[in-house]
Amino acid sequence: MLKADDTIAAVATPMGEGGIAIVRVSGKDSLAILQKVFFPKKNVKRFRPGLMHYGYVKDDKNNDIDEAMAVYFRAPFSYTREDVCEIHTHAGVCAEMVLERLIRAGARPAERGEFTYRAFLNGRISLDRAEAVMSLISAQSAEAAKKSLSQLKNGCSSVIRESVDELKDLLTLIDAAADFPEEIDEEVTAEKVRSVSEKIARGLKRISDPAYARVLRRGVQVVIAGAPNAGKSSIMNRLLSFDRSIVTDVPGTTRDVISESVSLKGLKITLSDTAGIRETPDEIERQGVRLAEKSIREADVVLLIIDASEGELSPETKALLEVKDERFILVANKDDVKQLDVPGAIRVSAKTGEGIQLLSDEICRRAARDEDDEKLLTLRHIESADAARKILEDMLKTADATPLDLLREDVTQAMEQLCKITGENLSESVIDAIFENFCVGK
Ligand SMILES: Nc1nc2c(ncn2[C@@H]2O[C@H](COP(=O)(O)OP(=O)(O)OP(=O)(O)O)[C@@H](O)[C@H]2O)c(=O)[nH]1
Ligand SMILES: [Mg+2]
Repeated sequence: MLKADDTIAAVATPMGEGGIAIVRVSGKDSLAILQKVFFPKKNVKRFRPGLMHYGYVKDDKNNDIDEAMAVYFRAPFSYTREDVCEIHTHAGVCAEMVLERLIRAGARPAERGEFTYRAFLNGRISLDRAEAVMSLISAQSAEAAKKSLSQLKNGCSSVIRESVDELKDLLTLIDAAADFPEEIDEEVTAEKVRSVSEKIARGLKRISDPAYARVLRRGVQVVIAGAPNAGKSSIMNRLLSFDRSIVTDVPGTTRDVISESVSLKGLKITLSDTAGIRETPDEIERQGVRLAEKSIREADVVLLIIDASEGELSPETKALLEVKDERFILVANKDDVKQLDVPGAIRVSAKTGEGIQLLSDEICRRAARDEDDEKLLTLRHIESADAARKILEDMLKTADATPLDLLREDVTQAMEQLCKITGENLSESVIDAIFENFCVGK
Protein backbone atom coordinates (compact mmCIF):
# COMPACT_ATOMS: atom_id res chain seq x y z
CA MET A 1 0.00 0.00 0.00
CA LEU A 2 1.32 3.40 -0.97
CA LYS A 3 2.24 5.96 1.65
CA ALA A 4 -0.15 8.85 1.65
CA ASP A 5 1.53 11.40 3.90
CA ASP A 6 4.29 12.63 1.61
CA THR A 7 4.18 14.93 -1.40
CA ILE A 8 4.10 13.38 -4.86
CA ALA A 9 4.81 14.77 -8.32
CA ALA A 10 4.39 13.55 -11.90
CA VAL A 11 3.97 14.78 -15.43
CA ALA A 12 0.23 14.45 -16.03
CA THR A 13 0.27 14.86 -19.80
CA PRO A 14 1.65 12.39 -22.38
CA MET A 15 5.40 12.51 -22.95
CA GLY A 16 6.77 13.60 -26.28
CA GLU A 17 6.60 16.62 -28.51
CA GLY A 18 3.67 18.93 -27.92
CA GLY A 19 2.72 22.43 -26.88
CA ILE A 20 2.24 22.29 -23.16
CA ALA A 21 2.74 19.73 -20.43
CA ILE A 22 1.27 19.79 -16.95
CA VAL A 23 3.39 18.75 -14.01
CA ARG A 24 1.30 18.01 -10.98
CA VAL A 25 2.19 18.00 -7.28
CA SER A 26 0.00 16.80 -4.41
CA GLY A 27 0.57 16.60 -0.67
CA LYS A 28 1.07 18.78 2.35
CA ASP A 29 4.36 20.32 1.13
CA SER A 30 3.03 21.23 -2.32
CA LEU A 31 2.98 24.97 -1.78
CA ALA A 32 6.37 25.07 -0.06
CA ILE A 33 7.89 23.08 -2.90
CA LEU A 34 6.23 25.29 -5.51
CA GLN A 35 7.65 28.36 -3.83
CA LYS A 36 11.13 26.87 -3.96
CA VAL A 37 11.03 26.20 -7.70
CA PHE A 38 8.59 28.66 -9.30
CA PHE A 39 9.05 32.42 -9.29
CA PRO A 40 6.14 34.55 -10.48
CA LYS A 41 7.10 37.44 -12.75
CA LYS A 42 4.90 39.81 -10.76
CA ASN A 43 6.27 39.85 -7.30
CA VAL A 44 3.28 38.32 -5.50
CA LYS A 45 3.52 37.88 -1.75
CA ARG A 46 1.61 34.61 -1.82
CA PHE A 47 -0.01 32.31 -4.34
CA ARG A 48 -3.72 32.96 -4.61
CA PRO A 49 -5.54 29.59 -4.77
CA GLY A 50 -7.07 28.77 -8.13
CA LEU A 51 -5.30 31.61 -9.92
CA MET A 52 -2.79 31.13 -12.72
CA HIS A 53 0.55 32.81 -12.11
CA TYR A 54 2.99 33.53 -14.90
CA GLY A 55 6.71 33.15 -14.19
CA TYR A 56 9.82 30.98 -14.35
CA VAL A 57 10.87 27.64 -12.96
CA LYS A 58 14.43 27.97 -11.69
CA ASP A 59 17.08 25.62 -10.40
CA ASP A 60 18.73 26.01 -7.00
CA LYS A 61 21.34 28.36 -8.48
CA ASN A 62 18.64 30.65 -9.81
CA ASN A 63 19.10 29.56 -13.47
CA ASP A 64 15.93 29.44 -15.55
CA ILE A 65 14.62 25.96 -16.39
CA ASP A 66 11.44 26.99 -18.21
CA GLU A 67 8.98 29.80 -18.69
CA ALA A 68 5.75 28.51 -17.17
CA MET A 69 2.39 29.09 -15.54
CA ALA A 70 1.57 27.75 -12.11
CA VAL A 71 -1.57 27.33 -10.08
CA TYR A 72 -2.15 26.27 -6.50
CA PHE A 73 -5.31 24.54 -5.21
CA ARG A 74 -5.74 24.65 -1.45
CA ALA A 75 -6.97 21.50 0.30
CA PRO A 76 -9.67 20.26 0.25
CA PHE A 77 -10.63 22.05 -2.97
CA SER A 78 -8.52 19.91 -5.28
CA TYR A 79 -8.57 16.63 -7.20
CA THR A 80 -6.92 14.74 -4.34
CA ARG A 81 -8.40 16.87 -1.53
CA GLU A 82 -4.79 17.67 -0.58
CA ASP A 83 -2.83 20.80 -1.41
CA VAL A 84 -2.15 20.52 -5.13
CA CYS A 85 0.02 22.58 -7.48
CA GLU A 86 0.19 22.38 -11.23
CA ILE A 87 2.95 23.83 -13.34
CA HIS A 88 2.17 24.27 -17.02
CA THR A 89 5.50 23.96 -18.78
CA HIS A 90 6.62 23.49 -22.35
CA ALA A 91 6.20 19.85 -23.31
CA GLY A 92 8.99 17.29 -23.73
CA VAL A 93 12.35 17.75 -22.04
CA CYS A 94 11.22 20.91 -20.19
CA ALA A 95 8.49 18.97 -18.39
CA GLU A 96 10.96 16.31 -17.34
CA MET A 97 13.43 18.92 -16.09
CA VAL A 98 10.69 20.64 -14.07
CA LEU A 99 9.72 17.27 -12.57
CA GLU A 100 13.34 16.59 -11.63
CA ARG A 101 13.54 20.01 -10.03
CA LEU A 102 10.40 19.33 -7.99
CA ILE A 103 11.83 16.04 -6.82
CA ARG A 104 15.07 17.69 -5.77
CA ALA A 105 12.97 20.23 -3.86
CA GLY A 106 11.33 17.47 -1.81
CA ALA A 107 8.59 15.75 -3.83
CA ARG A 108 8.56 12.02 -4.54
CA PRO A 109 7.79 10.61 -8.02
CA ALA A 110 4.15 9.49 -8.04
CA GLU A 111 3.20 5.90 -8.72
CA ARG A 112 0.61 4.91 -11.29
CA GLY A 113 -2.82 6.29 -10.42
CA GLU A 114 -1.55 7.73 -7.17
CA PHE A 115 -3.37 11.06 -7.50
CA THR A 116 -6.69 9.28 -8.00
CA TYR A 117 -5.77 6.82 -5.24
CA ARG A 118 -5.39 9.75 -2.86
CA ALA A 119 -8.72 11.17 -4.02
CA PHE A 120 -10.21 7.77 -3.12
CA LEU A 121 -8.39 7.52 0.23
CA ASN A 122 -9.45 11.04 1.16
CA GLY A 123 -13.08 10.19 0.43
CA ARG A 124 -13.47 12.46 -2.58
CA ILE A 125 -14.49 9.63 -4.89
CA SER A 126 -15.61 6.05 -4.42
CA LEU A 127 -13.74 3.18 -6.02
CA ASP A 128 -16.23 2.75 -8.85
CA ARG A 129 -15.87 6.43 -9.71
CA ALA A 130 -12.07 6.15 -9.60
CA GLU A 131 -12.39 3.30 -12.08
CA ALA A 132 -14.59 5.52 -14.25
CA VAL A 133 -11.69 7.98 -14.44
CA MET A 134 -9.59 5.20 -15.89
CA SER A 135 -12.19 4.13 -18.46
CA LEU A 136 -12.69 7.77 -19.42
CA ILE A 137 -8.98 8.18 -20.13
CA SER A 138 -8.83 4.99 -22.17
CA ALA A 139 -12.21 5.39 -23.92
CA GLN A 140 -12.04 4.27 -27.53
CA SER A 141 -15.20 5.94 -28.73
CA ALA A 142 -17.41 8.93 -27.98
CA GLU A 143 -20.06 6.53 -26.68
CA ALA A 144 -17.63 4.88 -24.23
CA ALA A 145 -16.44 8.31 -23.05
CA LYS A 146 -20.03 9.44 -22.48
CA LYS A 147 -20.86 6.39 -20.37
CA SER A 148 -17.62 6.66 -18.38
CA LEU A 149 -18.28 10.32 -17.63
CA SER A 150 -21.75 9.47 -16.44
CA GLN A 151 -20.25 6.81 -14.15
CA LEU A 152 -17.70 9.31 -12.90
CA LYS A 153 -20.48 11.76 -12.04
CA ASN A 154 -23.01 9.36 -10.58
CA GLY A 155 -21.11 6.25 -9.55
CA CYS A 156 -21.39 2.98 -11.38
CA SER A 157 -25.06 2.38 -10.89
CA SER A 158 -27.72 3.56 -8.49
CA VAL A 159 -29.03 -0.03 -8.55
CA ILE A 160 -25.90 -1.14 -6.68
CA ARG A 161 -26.16 1.57 -4.05
CA GLU A 162 -29.88 1.06 -3.54
CA SER A 163 -29.39 -2.70 -3.30
CA VAL A 164 -26.71 -2.26 -0.62
CA ASP A 165 -29.07 -0.02 1.37
CA GLU A 166 -31.94 -2.47 1.02
CA LEU A 167 -29.78 -5.41 2.10
CA LYS A 168 -28.60 -3.41 5.12
CA ASP A 169 -32.24 -2.72 6.01
CA LEU A 170 -33.00 -6.43 5.73
CA LEU A 171 -30.17 -7.25 8.14
CA THR A 172 -31.53 -4.73 10.63
CA LEU A 173 -34.99 -6.25 10.29
CA ILE A 174 -33.71 -9.83 10.73
CA ASP A 175 -31.79 -8.79 13.85
CA ALA A 176 -34.83 -7.03 15.24
CA ALA A 177 -36.96 -10.13 14.63
CA ALA A 178 -34.41 -12.20 16.53
CA ASP A 179 -34.27 -9.73 19.43
CA PHE A 180 -38.00 -9.04 19.71
CA PRO A 181 -39.78 -12.22 18.61
CA GLU A 182 -43.05 -11.15 20.27
CA GLU A 183 -43.21 -7.90 18.39
CA ILE A 184 -41.81 -8.84 14.98
CA ASP A 185 -43.24 -11.88 13.28
CA GLU A 186 -40.65 -14.29 11.91
CA GLU A 187 -42.74 -15.39 8.94
CA VAL A 188 -43.54 -11.81 7.91
CA THR A 189 -39.81 -10.99 8.12
CA ALA A 190 -38.87 -14.03 6.03
CA GLU A 191 -41.42 -13.02 3.41
CA LYS A 192 -39.93 -9.52 3.30
CA VAL A 193 -36.42 -10.99 2.88
CA ARG A 194 -37.69 -13.09 -0.03
CA SER A 195 -39.51 -10.31 -1.85
CA VAL A 196 -36.71 -7.74 -1.46
CA SER A 197 -34.05 -10.29 -2.48
CA GLU A 198 -36.04 -11.21 -5.54
CA LYS A 199 -36.33 -7.59 -6.58
CA ILE A 200 -32.60 -7.00 -6.01
CA ALA A 201 -31.64 -10.10 -8.02
CA ARG A 202 -33.81 -8.87 -10.91
CA GLY A 203 -32.19 -5.42 -10.81
CA LEU A 204 -28.68 -6.89 -10.74
CA LYS A 205 -29.47 -9.07 -13.71
CA ARG A 206 -30.68 -6.08 -15.70
CA ILE A 207 -27.53 -4.03 -15.17
CA SER A 208 -25.03 -6.84 -15.69
CA ASP A 209 -24.34 -7.49 -19.36
CA PRO A 210 -20.73 -8.50 -20.09
CA ALA A 211 -21.28 -8.20 -23.86
CA TYR A 212 -22.34 -4.58 -23.43
CA ALA A 213 -19.30 -3.79 -21.26
CA ARG A 214 -16.99 -5.49 -23.74
CA VAL A 215 -18.42 -3.61 -26.71
CA LEU A 216 -18.04 -0.28 -24.93
CA ARG A 217 -14.47 -1.08 -23.95
CA ARG A 218 -13.05 -2.40 -27.17
CA GLY A 219 -15.69 -1.45 -29.74
CA VAL A 220 -17.92 -3.64 -31.88
CA GLN A 221 -16.27 -6.47 -33.81
CA VAL A 222 -17.91 -6.78 -37.22
CA VAL A 223 -16.71 -9.70 -39.34
CA ILE A 224 -17.27 -9.79 -43.10
CA ALA A 225 -17.69 -13.40 -44.15
CA GLY A 226 -18.94 -15.41 -47.10
CA ALA A 227 -17.97 -17.59 -50.02
CA PRO A 228 -14.90 -16.70 -52.12
CA ASN A 229 -15.35 -13.88 -54.61
CA ALA A 230 -18.66 -12.73 -53.10
CA GLY A 231 -17.25 -9.21 -52.79
CA LYS A 232 -16.28 -9.19 -49.11
CA SER A 233 -13.13 -7.15 -49.60
CA SER A 234 -14.96 -4.74 -51.92
CA ILE A 235 -17.59 -4.16 -49.22
CA MET A 236 -14.90 -3.73 -46.56
CA ASN A 237 -13.27 -1.01 -48.67
CA ARG A 238 -16.63 0.67 -49.32
CA LEU A 239 -17.49 0.75 -45.59
CA LEU A 240 -14.05 2.17 -44.79
CA SER A 241 -14.14 4.64 -47.72
CA PHE A 242 -10.61 3.65 -48.68
CA ASP A 243 -8.90 0.64 -50.22
CA ARG A 244 -7.60 -1.51 -47.39
CA SER A 245 -8.13 -5.01 -48.80
CA ILE A 246 -6.95 -6.38 -52.11
CA VAL A 247 -9.76 -6.98 -54.60
CA THR A 248 -9.32 -9.27 -57.63
CA ASP A 249 -11.57 -11.55 -59.59
CA VAL A 250 -9.54 -14.56 -58.42
CA PRO A 251 -11.47 -16.53 -55.78
CA GLY A 252 -9.30 -16.92 -52.68
CA THR A 253 -7.66 -13.48 -52.85
CA THR A 254 -7.98 -12.70 -49.16
CA ARG A 255 -6.22 -15.27 -46.99
CA ASP A 256 -5.62 -13.45 -43.75
CA VAL A 257 -7.91 -11.52 -41.43
CA ILE A 258 -7.61 -7.83 -42.26
CA SER A 259 -8.93 -5.49 -39.58
CA GLU A 260 -9.48 -1.77 -39.53
CA SER A 261 -11.43 0.46 -37.14
CA VAL A 262 -13.91 3.16 -38.06
CA SER A 263 -16.07 5.42 -36.00
CA LEU A 264 -19.72 5.21 -36.99
CA LYS A 265 -22.18 7.43 -35.12
CA GLY A 266 -19.84 7.70 -32.13
CA LEU A 267 -19.27 3.94 -31.91
CA LYS A 268 -15.92 2.30 -32.45
CA ILE A 269 -16.43 -0.41 -35.05
CA THR A 270 -13.67 -2.82 -36.03
CA LEU A 271 -14.29 -4.35 -39.44
CA SER A 272 -12.52 -7.60 -40.26
CA ASP A 273 -12.34 -8.88 -43.82
CA THR A 274 -11.79 -12.64 -43.97
CA ALA A 275 -10.91 -15.39 -46.41
CA GLY A 276 -13.79 -16.81 -48.45
CA ILE A 277 -14.93 -20.04 -46.84
CA ARG A 278 -14.53 -23.13 -49.04
CA GLU A 279 -12.83 -26.52 -49.19
CA THR A 280 -9.40 -26.02 -50.73
CA PRO A 281 -6.18 -28.01 -51.17
CA ASP A 282 -4.11 -24.84 -50.69
CA GLU A 283 -2.60 -24.94 -47.17
CA ILE A 284 -2.28 -21.17 -46.88
CA GLU A 285 -5.87 -20.62 -47.88
CA ARG A 286 -7.00 -23.42 -45.55
CA GLN A 287 -5.39 -21.63 -42.64
CA GLY A 288 -7.14 -18.44 -43.76
CA VAL A 289 -10.46 -20.27 -43.75
CA ARG A 290 -9.80 -21.51 -40.21
CA LEU A 291 -9.05 -17.96 -39.10
CA ALA A 292 -12.23 -16.76 -40.79
CA GLU A 293 -14.28 -19.36 -38.93
CA LYS A 294 -12.69 -18.35 -35.65
CA SER A 295 -13.46 -14.68 -36.36
CA ILE A 296 -17.09 -15.53 -37.06
CA ARG A 297 -17.36 -17.32 -33.72
CA GLU A 298 -15.95 -14.35 -31.83
CA ALA A 299 -17.76 -11.54 -33.69
CA ASP A 300 -20.43 -9.28 -32.30
CA VAL A 301 -21.93 -8.85 -35.77
CA VAL A 302 -21.36 -10.98 -38.88
CA LEU A 303 -22.00 -9.64 -42.40
CA LEU A 304 -22.71 -12.69 -44.52
CA ILE A 305 -21.98 -11.60 -48.07
CA ILE A 306 -23.89 -13.45 -50.78
CA ASP A 307 -22.92 -13.22 -54.45
CA ALA A 308 -26.23 -12.33 -56.13
CA SER A 309 -24.68 -12.37 -59.60
CA GLU A 310 -24.58 -16.16 -59.47
CA GLY A 311 -28.38 -16.18 -59.56
CA GLU A 312 -28.59 -18.77 -56.77
CA LEU A 313 -27.06 -19.58 -53.43
CA SER A 314 -23.74 -21.41 -53.69
CA PRO A 315 -23.21 -24.54 -51.55
CA GLU A 316 -20.69 -22.56 -49.41
CA THR A 317 -23.28 -19.85 -48.77
CA LYS A 318 -25.92 -22.45 -47.94
CA ALA A 319 -23.55 -24.01 -45.41
CA LEU A 320 -22.98 -20.61 -43.79
CA LEU A 321 -26.71 -19.93 -43.69
CA GLU A 322 -27.09 -23.09 -41.69
CA VAL A 323 -24.90 -21.77 -38.88
CA LYS A 324 -26.51 -18.32 -39.00
CA ASP A 325 -27.62 -16.86 -35.68
CA GLU A 326 -29.00 -13.53 -34.50
CA ARG A 327 -25.64 -11.79 -35.00
CA PHE A 328 -25.81 -12.25 -38.76
CA ILE A 329 -26.78 -9.57 -41.29
CA LEU A 330 -27.42 -11.03 -44.76
CA VAL A 331 -26.04 -8.95 -47.62
CA ALA A 332 -26.84 -9.73 -51.26
CA ASN A 333 -23.96 -8.11 -53.15
CA LYS A 334 -23.48 -7.40 -56.89
CA ASP A 335 -27.06 -6.18 -57.14
CA ASP A 336 -25.94 -4.20 -60.19
CA VAL A 337 -25.43 -7.50 -62.07
CA LYS A 338 -28.34 -9.56 -60.87
CA GLN A 339 -31.04 -9.15 -58.27
CA LEU A 340 -31.37 -12.20 -56.10
CA ASP A 341 -34.26 -12.43 -53.71
CA VAL A 342 -32.81 -13.61 -50.39
CA PRO A 343 -35.33 -13.17 -47.57
CA GLY A 344 -34.14 -10.59 -45.04
CA ALA A 345 -31.02 -9.63 -47.01
CA ILE A 346 -29.91 -6.05 -47.63
CA ARG A 347 -29.25 -5.60 -51.36
CA VAL A 348 -26.05 -3.73 -52.14
CA SER A 349 -23.54 -3.19 -54.89
CA ALA A 350 -19.97 -2.67 -53.78
CA LYS A 351 -19.31 -1.60 -57.35
CA THR A 352 -21.80 1.30 -57.53
CA GLY A 353 -22.12 1.96 -53.78
CA GLU A 354 -25.88 1.36 -53.85
CA GLY A 355 -27.23 0.09 -50.52
CA ILE A 356 -23.97 0.66 -48.63
CA GLN A 357 -25.48 3.45 -46.51
CA LEU A 358 -28.37 1.15 -45.58
CA LEU A 359 -25.88 -1.53 -44.59
CA SER A 360 -23.86 0.92 -42.52
CA ASP A 361 -27.06 2.09 -40.75
CA GLU A 362 -27.98 -1.52 -39.99
CA ILE A 363 -24.50 -2.19 -38.52
CA CYS A 364 -24.92 0.83 -36.24
CA ARG A 365 -28.39 -0.26 -35.25
CA ARG A 366 -27.07 -3.67 -34.22
CA ALA A 367 -23.97 -2.23 -32.57
CA ALA A 368 -25.72 0.46 -30.54
CA ARG A 369 -26.88 -0.94 -27.24
CA ASP A 370 -29.84 0.40 -25.37
CA GLU A 371 -29.42 3.72 -23.67
CA ASP A 372 -29.64 2.24 -20.20
CA ASP A 373 -27.21 4.37 -18.21
CA GLU A 374 -27.44 1.98 -15.30
CA LYS A 375 -25.52 -0.83 -17.00
CA LEU A 376 -22.19 -1.75 -15.44
CA LEU A 377 -19.10 -0.94 -17.51
CA THR A 378 -16.29 -2.60 -15.59
CA LEU A 379 -15.74 -6.36 -15.56
CA ARG A 380 -14.81 -6.24 -11.88
CA HIS A 381 -18.21 -4.71 -11.10
CA ILE A 382 -20.03 -7.24 -13.27
CA GLU A 383 -18.30 -10.13 -11.49
CA SER A 384 -19.30 -8.83 -8.05
CA ALA A 385 -22.88 -8.07 -9.13
CA ASP A 386 -23.20 -11.56 -10.63
CA ALA A 387 -21.78 -13.16 -7.50
CA ALA A 388 -24.26 -11.24 -5.33
CA ARG A 389 -27.14 -12.18 -7.62
CA LYS A 390 -26.15 -15.84 -7.55
CA ILE A 391 -26.06 -15.87 -3.73
CA LEU A 392 -29.56 -14.35 -3.60
CA GLU A 393 -30.96 -16.64 -6.31
CA ASP A 394 -29.58 -19.74 -4.59
CA MET A 395 -31.00 -18.52 -1.30
CA LEU A 396 -34.43 -17.99 -2.87
CA LYS A 397 -34.56 -21.58 -4.14
CA THR A 398 -34.84 -22.87 -0.59
CA ALA A 399 -35.86 -19.72 1.25
CA ASP A 400 -39.27 -21.06 2.26
CA ALA A 401 -37.73 -23.65 4.54
CA THR A 402 -34.65 -21.74 5.66
CA PRO A 403 -34.50 -20.27 9.17
CA LEU A 404 -33.91 -16.54 9.48
CA ASP A 405 -30.38 -16.80 10.82
CA LEU A 406 -29.26 -18.69 7.72
CA LEU A 407 -31.00 -16.20 5.44
CA ARG A 408 -29.06 -13.57 7.32
CA GLU A 409 -25.78 -15.16 6.27
CA ASP A 410 -26.71 -15.11 2.60
CA VAL A 411 -27.94 -11.52 2.77
CA THR A 412 -24.66 -10.52 4.42
CA GLN A 413 -22.60 -12.26 1.78
CA ALA A 414 -24.56 -10.68 -1.07
CA MET A 415 -24.11 -7.27 0.52
CA GLU A 416 -20.36 -7.80 0.91
CA GLN A 417 -20.08 -8.62 -2.79
CA LEU A 418 -21.85 -5.39 -3.71
CA CYS A 419 -19.76 -3.33 -1.29
CA LYS A 420 -16.67 -4.49 -3.17
CA ILE A 421 -17.85 -2.43 -6.13
CA THR A 422 -17.83 0.86 -4.28
CA GLY A 423 -14.67 -0.08 -2.42
CA GLU A 424 -16.04 -0.56 1.09
CA ASN A 425 -14.35 -3.39 2.99
CA LEU A 426 -12.02 -4.19 0.12
CA SER A 427 -8.60 -5.62 0.88
CA GLU A 428 -5.59 -3.39 0.32
CA SER A 429 -4.09 -5.71 -2.26
CA VAL A 430 -7.22 -5.59 -4.42
CA ILE A 431 -7.29 -1.80 -4.24
CA ASP A 432 -3.59 -1.62 -5.11
CA ALA A 433 -4.14 -3.89 -8.10
CA ILE A 434 -6.90 -1.65 -9.40
CA PHE A 435 -4.79 1.51 -9.23
CA GLU A 436 -1.81 -0.21 -10.82
CA ASN A 437 -3.76 -0.19 -14.08
CA PHE A 438 -3.81 3.59 -14.12
CA CYS A 439 -1.26 5.75 -15.84
CA VAL A 440 1.31 7.86 -14.02
CA GLY A 441 0.10 11.41 -13.44
CA LYS A 442 -3.55 10.48 -12.93
N1 LIG B 1 -20.29 -6.11 -60.64
C1 LIG B 1 -19.88 -6.17 -59.41
N2 LIG B 1 -18.70 -6.73 -59.12
C2 LIG B 1 -18.28 -6.80 -57.86
C3 LIG B 1 -19.05 -6.26 -56.81
N3 LIG B 1 -18.39 -6.47 -55.66
C4 LIG B 1 -17.25 -7.10 -55.97
N4 LIG B 1 -17.18 -7.30 -57.30
C5 LIG B 1 -16.11 -7.98 -58.02
O1 LIG B 1 -16.05 -9.32 -57.56
C6 LIG B 1 -14.70 -9.78 -57.53
C7 LIG B 1 -14.34 -10.28 -56.17
O2 LIG B 1 -14.33 -9.19 -55.27
P1 LIG B 1 -13.61 -9.25 -53.87
O3 LIG B 1 -14.03 -8.04 -53.12
O4 LIG B 1 -12.16 -9.49 -54.03
O5 LIG B 1 -14.31 -10.54 -53.28
P2 LIG B 1 -13.94 -11.34 -51.96
O6 LIG B 1 -15.21 -11.87 -51.44
O7 LIG B 1 -13.13 -10.51 -51.07
O8 LIG B 1 -13.09 -12.52 -52.53
P3 LIG B 1 -12.02 -13.47 -51.80
O9 LIG B 1 -11.09 -12.60 -51.03
O10 LIG B 1 -11.34 -14.14 -52.91
O11 LIG B 1 -12.79 -14.39 -50.93
C8 LIG B 1 -13.86 -8.58 -58.00
O12 LIG B 1 -13.60 -8.71 -59.37
C9 LIG B 1 -14.75 -7.40 -57.75
O13 LIG B 1 -14.47 -6.30 -58.57
C10 LIG B 1 -20.30 -5.65 -57.15
O14 LIG B 1 -21.07 -5.16 -56.31
N5 LIG B 1 -20.66 -5.64 -58.45
MG1 LIG C 1 -11.29 -10.73 -50.31
